[in-house]
Amino acid sequence: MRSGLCSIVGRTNVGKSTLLNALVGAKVAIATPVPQTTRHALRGVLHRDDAQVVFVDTPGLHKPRTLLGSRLNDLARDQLGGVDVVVFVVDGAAGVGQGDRFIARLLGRGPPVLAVCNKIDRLGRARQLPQLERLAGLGDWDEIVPVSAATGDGVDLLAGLIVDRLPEGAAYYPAGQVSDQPRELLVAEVIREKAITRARQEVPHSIAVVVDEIAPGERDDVLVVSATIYVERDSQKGIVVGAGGASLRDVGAEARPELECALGSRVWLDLRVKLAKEWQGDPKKLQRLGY
Ligand SMILES: Nc1nc2c(ncn2[C@@H]2O[C@H](COP(=O)(O)OP(=O)(O)OP(=O)(O)O)[C@@H](O)[C@H]2O)c(=O)[nH]1
Ligand SMILES: [Mg+2]
Repeated sequence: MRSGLCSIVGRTNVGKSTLLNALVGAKVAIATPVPQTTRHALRGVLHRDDAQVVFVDTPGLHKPRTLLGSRLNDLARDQLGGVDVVVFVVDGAAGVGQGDRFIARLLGRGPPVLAVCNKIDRLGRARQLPQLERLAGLGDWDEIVPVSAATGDGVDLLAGLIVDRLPEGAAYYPAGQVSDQPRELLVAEVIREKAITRARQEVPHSIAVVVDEIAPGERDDVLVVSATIYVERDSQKGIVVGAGGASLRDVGAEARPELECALGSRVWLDLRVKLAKEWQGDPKKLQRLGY
């Protein structure tokens, strides 16, 4: 049996988390159209008869404008070494560009790199080739693999190429475990996904979610999940709550079915919105919010 670690890196919004979920075959990481969605180096595990691959999702590398941003970049950079394989993802639909070139320069001295051109479902064959050529020009890649994390096209092929590069070894995680996330973080991430998908402009970046408690309800078959959605500015509170609490109710309604599935129980969701002024630049607040 082969086993090992594979980190997934690239610019923000290129589809790293969607690809992680496709490779693992389960929703481990949240993914949204909003850049800088991922804020943790979380693990997702692919179990095969012949191999176990431990994937590490990473925040998208970007030009940081806040303390949070530079911490996320550091977190992503830390995952470039100490793994068996690196998957470097670019967005073929948006086009391979300067940001990708910058990241490509950080790669190449460490573990073998598989360069992945994602979102090929949005490219015809004719438009795919130039992007693959540009990607080839960025570095000395072990392989270049066109995929669509959204449709699953090319994902099995990619998994095979990753497994080929892993050493012989025992499994890291027991059968059936697809993630290393504690229950509280998983719940907070699902709520954050729903909250940031609904928000606009700068608001998504200002949102952080902390689960205060997961406790048995009065009835045996219900779990009470209490969570706080933090925003950075007073004006954002109203936006997240919505008129008469409508937006917050919608976030709850969207999150609940997913949480019930993940927790294997009916869920009573108790959401509140609080202000953590300018938390993205405040070391103490970042720590309190789990970053
Ligand atoms: N059409 C298409 N869209 C995709 C594909 N993969 C991801 N997306 C979309 O691209 C957006 C970003 O996806 P994510 O997986 O969150 O991207 P990410 O690289 O993890 O982003 P950060 O965590 O912010 O760095 C989402 O709207 C996805 O649905 C794909 O193969 N095809
Ligand atoms: Mg992500």
